[in-house]
Amino acid sequence: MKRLSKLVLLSALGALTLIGCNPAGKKSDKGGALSSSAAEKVYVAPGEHDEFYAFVSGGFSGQLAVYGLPSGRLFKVIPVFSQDAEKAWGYNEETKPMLNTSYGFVPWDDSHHPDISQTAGELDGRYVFINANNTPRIAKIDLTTFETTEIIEVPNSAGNHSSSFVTENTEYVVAGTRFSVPVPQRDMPISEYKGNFKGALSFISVNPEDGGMDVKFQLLMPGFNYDLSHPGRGKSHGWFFFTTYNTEEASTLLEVNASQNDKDFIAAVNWKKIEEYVNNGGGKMMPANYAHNVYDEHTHTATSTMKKEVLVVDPSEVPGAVYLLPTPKSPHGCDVDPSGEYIVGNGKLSANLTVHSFTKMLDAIENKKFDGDAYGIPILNFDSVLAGTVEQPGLGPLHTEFDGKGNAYTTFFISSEVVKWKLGTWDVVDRKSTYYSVGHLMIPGGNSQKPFGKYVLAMNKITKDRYLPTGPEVTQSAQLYDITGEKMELLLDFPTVGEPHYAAGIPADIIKPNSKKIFKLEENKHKYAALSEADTKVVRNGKEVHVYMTMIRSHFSPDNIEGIKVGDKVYFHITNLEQDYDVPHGVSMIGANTSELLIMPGQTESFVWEPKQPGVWPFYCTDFCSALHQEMQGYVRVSPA
Ligand code: CUK
Ligand code: CUA
Repeated sequence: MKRLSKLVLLSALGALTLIGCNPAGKKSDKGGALSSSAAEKVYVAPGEHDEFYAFVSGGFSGQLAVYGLPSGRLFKVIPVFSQDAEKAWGYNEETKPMLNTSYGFVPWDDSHHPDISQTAGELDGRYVFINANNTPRIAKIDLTTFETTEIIEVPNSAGNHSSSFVTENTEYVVAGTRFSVPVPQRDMPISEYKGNFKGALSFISVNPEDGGMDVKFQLLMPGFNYDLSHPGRGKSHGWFFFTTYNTEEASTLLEVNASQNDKDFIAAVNWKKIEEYVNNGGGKMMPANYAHNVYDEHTHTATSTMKKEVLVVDPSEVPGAVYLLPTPKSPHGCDVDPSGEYIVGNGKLSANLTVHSFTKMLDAIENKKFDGDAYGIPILNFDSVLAGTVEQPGLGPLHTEFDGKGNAYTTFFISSEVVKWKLGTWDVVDRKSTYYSVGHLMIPGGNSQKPFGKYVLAMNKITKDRYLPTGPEVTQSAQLYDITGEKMELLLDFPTVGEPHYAAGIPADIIKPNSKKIFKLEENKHKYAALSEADTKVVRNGKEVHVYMTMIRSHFSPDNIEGIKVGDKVYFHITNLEQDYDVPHGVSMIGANTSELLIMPGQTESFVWEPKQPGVWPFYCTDFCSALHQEMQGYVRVSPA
């Protein structure tokens, strides 16, 4: 059986589902009794630090979770495309604008792919970027504060999935639409999809000085679905690769429509060439509404601006900028090895892994080895760009990462395993089961020229019997493997915040020295800051009242407030006067229809309270801050209107 047909694959999927996703069908096999050396390898003694940070996407929770590796300990959940009552993110007046979009306030999303900023092809630890699939956005998290500091909406897109991967000097963070849609959006028959719907690939520039994002240009591609993407690196720096499916341009993806073509494509985009074209005045401005939200560290306040137009480029305008590489059976992952030579396309309905060669691609372009241009874009001859094939390594290949030592690791969703194979020889070296149905995997630095090939983290879709039951839904999970030897060794299962799609890992030593300890009070430019107790006040403006308040161990100032009436809208602006590391205070107000605030040293945050009844109402500090934490309280007197 040289090639498994799709039918065989699908029935294999059915069979595996019946036996609980365990490919071997061995219900009792839990990955073997782990050796004591496995325990030692993940044991981080009390007070010791982990060697790596892992930033694991929260999928449909819209968050980004921060873990230590090898321990698997959870340190923080960073709210990104979500409201988080713990940190008041999306609840306080300062951060609400971060969740603004052209559709209004959208406090949820589906975040899949974090990627860490790079300089000269290596992780630099300044930022993590992550995509929002549902209402297309890209967020930037500042790794000095571990807070989301910028969110830009991506116009002309829908299902922002092949995102957010960065080029090797973080020139761009790139976003590709999953769904093709009418561009510009308009009322039209769905049946006229073909030729009319477009797939926008967005190149979002990142300012090298301040990190500011901007949609530099959008490439309006044929109406395919765009799945994953990866930048070229090293020799292929300047190119970006996108997997596609539904190259039939069908409006319904019932199998009969979308999987007719034996091969879909990896689209290779020479972004340097397009950049040059637009820098010389190429492309055209098109009306588009999209939000650009920026959080300022000094005012501690976000502003949301609505942008009105975007620069678009049609591939036909820039000959030689876009090519299509035929790739079997609905490629999902699209991964470029650390040298930039190999582009791995994981056809999820294919039994084999197809690897393209960048060198051969350039050669095929030069010698015009094309098989037509059905979409107005040259289609390169498959055999002319093929570097090699990994034959039948498993079922349902999804994603590949690299250890920097010439090995690649690919996940197989259907057969629930990670397979290690050699670049260049295409030989399978090792395989290990995952529990179960693995999606992505991650090697710290695996998206760069310099991977730290010590561990691979597999992120699983299904856990079934691996953990204590918690009702119909069991925890999501990740599994850590040691990859320092010839054979992989499973070290650890650990539960994760749902749903872990992908992760980005980095040595902790790159991040730790720059991690912010406090915000300096003298740099606090918040409009309503009170920088000392002497500056506190209550200011009435009609029915609107602004309370300028401070907090420090262990009291609020003022802590007794009178003169408030039913029907007032009371803004509490509270400044944490502490200038010590790890001394936030919280505050909450009885009946306030918001979350508490958790305010970092030197920071100011605000919430609104609209008292409904006369009385004397308490507020208190919510974060256990000192021996007198329980004394940290106050009263507001509310009189009839
Ligand atoms: S996708 Cu999740 S397994 Cu959204 Cu990166 Cu492939
Ligand atoms: Cu301040 Cu508890």
